[in-house]
Amino acid sequence: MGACSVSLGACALDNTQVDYGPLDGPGLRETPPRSGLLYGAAVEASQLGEDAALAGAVARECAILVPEGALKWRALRPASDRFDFRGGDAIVRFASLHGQRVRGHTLVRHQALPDWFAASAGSGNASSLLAAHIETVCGHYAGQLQAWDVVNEVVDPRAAHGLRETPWWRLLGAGYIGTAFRTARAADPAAVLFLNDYGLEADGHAADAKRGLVLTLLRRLLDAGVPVQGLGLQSHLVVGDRFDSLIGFLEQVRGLGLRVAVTELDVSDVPVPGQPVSARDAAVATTYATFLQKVLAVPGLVREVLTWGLTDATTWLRSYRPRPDGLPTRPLPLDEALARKPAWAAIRTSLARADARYMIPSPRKQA
Ligand code: 9MR
Repeated sequence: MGACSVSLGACALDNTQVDYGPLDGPGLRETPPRSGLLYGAAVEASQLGEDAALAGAVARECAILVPEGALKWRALRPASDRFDFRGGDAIVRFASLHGQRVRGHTLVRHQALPDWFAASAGSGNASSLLAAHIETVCGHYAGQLQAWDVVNEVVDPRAAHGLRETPWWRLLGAGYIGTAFRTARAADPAAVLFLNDYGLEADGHAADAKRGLVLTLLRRLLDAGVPVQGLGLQSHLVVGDRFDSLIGFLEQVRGLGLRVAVTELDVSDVPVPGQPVSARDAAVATTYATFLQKVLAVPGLVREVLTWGLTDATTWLRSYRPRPDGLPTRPLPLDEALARKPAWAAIRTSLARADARYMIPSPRKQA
């Protein structure tokens, strides 16, 4: 949260007049037609199957989808000896029907593990359990996914060694990260393999520490020949965040030869007073625009921008980070009735500007 939360009245973020352009016209998937920059969102298979209006909006707005939960262990592994691909398959089918790409999320994470995991996984079988999972899941979708979040949320500034002490870390040690990438590469030679994490975008000491750890980890993996190809910036932002440190970090990631994706973008409106809603929406839109302008400033580095959901109706923030005043938070480009919000216009304008920038060839050096 930045200084704007203290005195919103004097702050540009409270400017209800912000205007990022009209809310009509084609969907966000049509906005950056030249550079290949893609907009998309996280979806659940159940939403696409049961809510025709939402499915229509997803088809209209998104060039790329990511399953919010369907490819996590908890959904895929009802029992230690069974895989359930129904949710993931439904999303891949929907995407194929609508000419959309799909990212895979996520092969290794400390959360969303099935209930049987704790009792069944031990140091004797963890290695084969992880390998079999990645081989089976990556193999099932090989050729159909544009990218995989191979490992998710693995750095932790609170740990002396900088890595999150996940069940995998406890059972296998730090080497599990490299093993996961290598196994994914072998099972799906085409998908772009990402390390995906949060808390890397805004200014401040906490993010500085995390950025440092991520760079150290990426360098270590690359030095060891691990096939990591990209960094996913989850980008769970809060109104008032500032992003002046971001470009320097992105340049360093680019210097490692990696690409970057914005994988889970949303903007919490918790710091903004509940009423009027228009002021909240304007502040959220401004944070989207400020962030996208920075993260898309390095031409060609980011090729995908995905929000974590498309509509406020389905956002994880309503249950995980509710507003203290009890009003429903409004962090996404569409409202509950699937109407476009100022955040939608901010995304469209930001992508269009980046599209133009991405297309400008770098000036040739004068002889
Ligand atoms: O949005 C997701 C929520 O519905 C799930 O219950 C939760 C647990 O798996 O995961 C949420 O998604 C997270 C994502 O997988 C990784 N980055 C943080 C996301 C928000 O918590």
